[in-house]
Amino acid sequence: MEHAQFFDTLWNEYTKRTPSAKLIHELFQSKGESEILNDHIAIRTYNHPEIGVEAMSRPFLAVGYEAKGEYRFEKKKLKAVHFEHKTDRNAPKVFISELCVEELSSKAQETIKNVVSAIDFNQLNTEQLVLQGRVWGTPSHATYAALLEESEYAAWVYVYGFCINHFTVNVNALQNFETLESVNQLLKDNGYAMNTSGGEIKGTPAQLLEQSSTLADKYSVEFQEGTYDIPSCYYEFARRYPQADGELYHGFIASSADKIFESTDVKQAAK
Ligand code: OOG
Ligand code: NI
Repeated sequence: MEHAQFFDTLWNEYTKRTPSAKLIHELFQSKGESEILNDHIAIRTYNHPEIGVEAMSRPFLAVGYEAKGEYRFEKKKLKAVHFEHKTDRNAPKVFISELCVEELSSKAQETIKNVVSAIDFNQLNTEQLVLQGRVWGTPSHATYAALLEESEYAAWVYVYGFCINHFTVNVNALQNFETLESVNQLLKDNGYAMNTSGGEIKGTPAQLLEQSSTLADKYSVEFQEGTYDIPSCYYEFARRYPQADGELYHGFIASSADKIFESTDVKQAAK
């Protein structure tokens, strides 16, 4: 299937920035999980018209996806939309968020305006923005640090650009692990640090979705000022519960997502 190939490409690109995801994938395989399905993937961007959620969603719409739920994160100044494949129920959902840049300080707005205006759209495949990474040259560590003070999300996008922020293991489809607790235990036994913001497990069976995630890997990034290790991407785990009609719940829970975002937070990583 067309979209399966596209997800393979995205996975290969993501695991270069997130070596732990590949190792955890192999760890599951060593525990007898021969086919690991993805619940969803996630993408981050700024709400500039040419690179916002709509622009980022194009390659997914082209392979049979449609928009489903909308979410708002007031404090983090984010909006998100999730997309589902129209016919393939095993296809990963796609969660795309964007920063509401106009809600930041005028200084941060100016910084992001300059970043976006450095993009040469004529040189880009705008139908597949998510494969392009950072399209505005070598970042400045001073700019990164300034953005970080206001919005961890803004700073992360500045460094990594357009890419997959995380893949998510579909825990329901695992053969040998039923609960999210057992998945988390395996990860901790193997030395992986979990995102504990809002508790190790976000959401409850009553909310029909439980989620957990690793803390983002540390990745060496070349800045104009030199090389710094900063958080890159993480791996998530999701267990869904059936709704009244017997179908598994297929949305996202904003209060849980709010905490999942913090998997890339340097403050938590430093603890
Ligand atoms: C997205 C965080 C939200 C979820 O599954 O609720 C999320 C991000 O970190 O970009 O992935
Ligand atoms: Ni997620």
